[in-house]
Amino acid sequence: MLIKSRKSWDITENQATPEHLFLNRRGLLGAGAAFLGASALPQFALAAEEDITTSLYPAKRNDAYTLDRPLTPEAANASYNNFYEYSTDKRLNADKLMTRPWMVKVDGMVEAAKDYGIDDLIKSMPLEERLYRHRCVEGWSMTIPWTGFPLKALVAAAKPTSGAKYVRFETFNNPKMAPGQKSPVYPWPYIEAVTIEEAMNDLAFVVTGAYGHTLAKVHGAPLRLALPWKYGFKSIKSIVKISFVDKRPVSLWESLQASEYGFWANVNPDVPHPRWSQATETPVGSNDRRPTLLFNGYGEQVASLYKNIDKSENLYR
Ligand SMILES: Nc1nc2c(c(=O)[nH]1)N[C@H]1C(S)=C(S)[C@@H](COP(=O)(O)O)O[C@H]1N2
Ligand SMILES: [Mo]
Repeated sequence: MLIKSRKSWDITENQATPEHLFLNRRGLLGAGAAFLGASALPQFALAAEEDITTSLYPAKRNDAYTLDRPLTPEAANASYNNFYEYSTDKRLNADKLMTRPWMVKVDGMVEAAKDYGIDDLIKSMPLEERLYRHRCVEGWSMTIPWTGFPLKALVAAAKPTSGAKYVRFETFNNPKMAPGQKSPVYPWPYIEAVTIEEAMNDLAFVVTGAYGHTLAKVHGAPLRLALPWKYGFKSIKSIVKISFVDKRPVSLWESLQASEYGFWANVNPDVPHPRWSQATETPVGSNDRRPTLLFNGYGEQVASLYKNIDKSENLYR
């Protein structure tokens, strides 16, 4: 997803076709290398990055979350990503991301502020697998078997005080580990936020794995969000800090282009992006153009969150 000053790009991404997905600019050799990078190379880095949580996968599937379409094949999902810390190319390489040691700071308006080591955090939470849809604001979608835990379990552990109204998430900021962060175009680090009520909703999921194993670097290891009723940019990757605050945080995308990428960003086929329609989407790895669903099909679970929001707010951008 791009900002207004880079129009030519936008059109390309928004009109993404299977040709764009599979006949990438670097050719097939590059594609194979990128995929191997996500799955095979980490084994060589184990000494530096030992992950003691691998035995927790696959976690038991929660059958409450069902899909209306096939799962996106893992290879397709791992080679079509948005992770601007690494590249604005979809077929990016995030091998430089070092996921151990990794600390997650929980702070702000809480009774139980804590610095978690990632392994202690993962081991203390109830892991389960959920099949979720994902809808990028650019007009493509995926279906993914995520593993993780409900965000509300983390909220409960943090014990927010009554003044806390929003939960703010922050990605790491380390240009040595993420070459994209050398770009002055983006105000790093990546920031995202939801209301406390959204964070407490059953659907809000903290992701630690996918496809039955620990999370691939390209998907935002070791910890990311999945907020499947919102456009994908809300699902922040590689989180290092979770803060409970009283004022609405401004996200990275909102600070760049608030009229296009707002705070709420709930999926709605009837509210176009200012530069393209959101009525349909292309599932990655298919030739289809299929209708986009209100709240990405999760209205039953989340529509009530928005009943009392001021009418002047744009809930769908
Ligand atoms: N830190 C960070 N989080 C991010 C992004 C990013 O560039 N950096 N891209 C977002 C966007 S636009 C989308 S669509 C999803 C993509 O997730 P995926 O690559 O696992 O499909 O991650 C979101 N989270
Ligand atoms: Mo996105």
